[in-house]
Amino acid sequence: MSEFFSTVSGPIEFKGLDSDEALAFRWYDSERMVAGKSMKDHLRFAVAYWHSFNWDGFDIFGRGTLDRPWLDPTQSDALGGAKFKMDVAFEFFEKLGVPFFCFHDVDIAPIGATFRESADLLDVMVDEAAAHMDRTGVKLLWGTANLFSDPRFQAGAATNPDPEVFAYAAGQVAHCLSATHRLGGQNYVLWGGREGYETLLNTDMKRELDQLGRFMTMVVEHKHEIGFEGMLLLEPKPFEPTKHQYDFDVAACHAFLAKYDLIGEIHTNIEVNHATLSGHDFAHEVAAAFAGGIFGSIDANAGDDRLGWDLDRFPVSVEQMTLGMYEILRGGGFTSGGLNFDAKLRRQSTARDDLFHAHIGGMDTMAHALLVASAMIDDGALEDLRRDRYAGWDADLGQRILGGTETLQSLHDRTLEAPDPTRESGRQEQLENTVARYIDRVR
Ligand code: XUL
Ligand code: CO
Repeated sequence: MSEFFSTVSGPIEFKGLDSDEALAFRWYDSERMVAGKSMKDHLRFAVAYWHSFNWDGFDIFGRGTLDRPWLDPTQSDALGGAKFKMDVAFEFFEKLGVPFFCFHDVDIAPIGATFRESADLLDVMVDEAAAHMDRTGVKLLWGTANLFSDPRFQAGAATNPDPEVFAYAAGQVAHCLSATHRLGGQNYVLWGGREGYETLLNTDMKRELDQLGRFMTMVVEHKHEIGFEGMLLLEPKPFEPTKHQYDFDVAACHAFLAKYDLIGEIHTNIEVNHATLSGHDFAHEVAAAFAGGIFGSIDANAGDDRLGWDLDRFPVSVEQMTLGMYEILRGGGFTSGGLNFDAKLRRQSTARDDLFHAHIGGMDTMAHALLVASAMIDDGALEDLRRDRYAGWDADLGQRILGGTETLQSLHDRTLEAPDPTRESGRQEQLENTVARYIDRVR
């Protein structure tokens, strides 16, 4: 098989901080043990098929810029193109040395003229993927169905005013969930691509939410029916493409899951850029998911404080990722989830090896963040102060309040007699300096 990335021999090796080699890891040392687990098992990196292989750099102002010959719209052999794309994708996964990848159904298979044709084409490409996975040992972190690109989904999939579209989407998810299962996928993601609305003037929100609740319940039932043991993951996003998306953030997803009795069945796939778009910090979304018992997996990328529209850069901020990794480790780390680079090149990054540089930078950023977060946890650098802040809740009064032996009236009577509470410093700046010190020092 001829190599597409012929200038990169792979696998990319760990060379450490003193190395000037551009195509080498400085922080990601896959077998290095961190808090009892290898870095590889902590981070569970995945490459996203769509941004890396199914996007040619087009934006709303211009055509594609990237060298992705298998996407040539004039090619007559669509299945041949999909196989070529998959050869290149697995060449990349192997050379980069990532354990996982993620896909949408339409990323790996051509779209047929009918649903039946599309389903058959997906089956062909799932067989191809299974052979590549056997050969390389690369595994599937998650699969998902694209329920947003085709014009039939202009008004949503499950939340569409037309039940025919709901039915089509259900068929597509059933097929894609089975494909994911066949490939040993460790999770299945449901991002509500256009599950939202543009204007209330034509929208019945209550109905749409009930439809979405019914859809998710059907997905859960199907998962159990076919014996899929991976997690189902909702992916929150506040807007883009619709103005109001129903899965706005983790809190909105939690409320939705609680309302439709789906807690325990569905968890979340948190994307860093989506957190930014929703006005939250990445770490906040992770902490909210653990607090609600719905943490699952991460789409690792970065947004921008001014630009929206899926900027999806590769992560570069060690501080931002450290704070997120810290919450992930505090919560117990990943189970079946992992870190999927839902991130894309800038459209001027037109050299073939740019895809390697992008992923190497992202993986090093996350590995550095893991080391910092883990060191802070080992040393109790932040937890000691946090524990002291809440000490009153573990003592007599706090326990009586939480245990239900105090009432509003009893606290009223107590307050009549008690001295005013004292105040303690929150020590935010000191804690921020602690984080900065660990970022500088960790090796
Ligand atoms: C869109 C997005 C998707 C999901 C999978 O913003 O993040 O790529 O991750 O459908
Ligand atoms: Co995503």
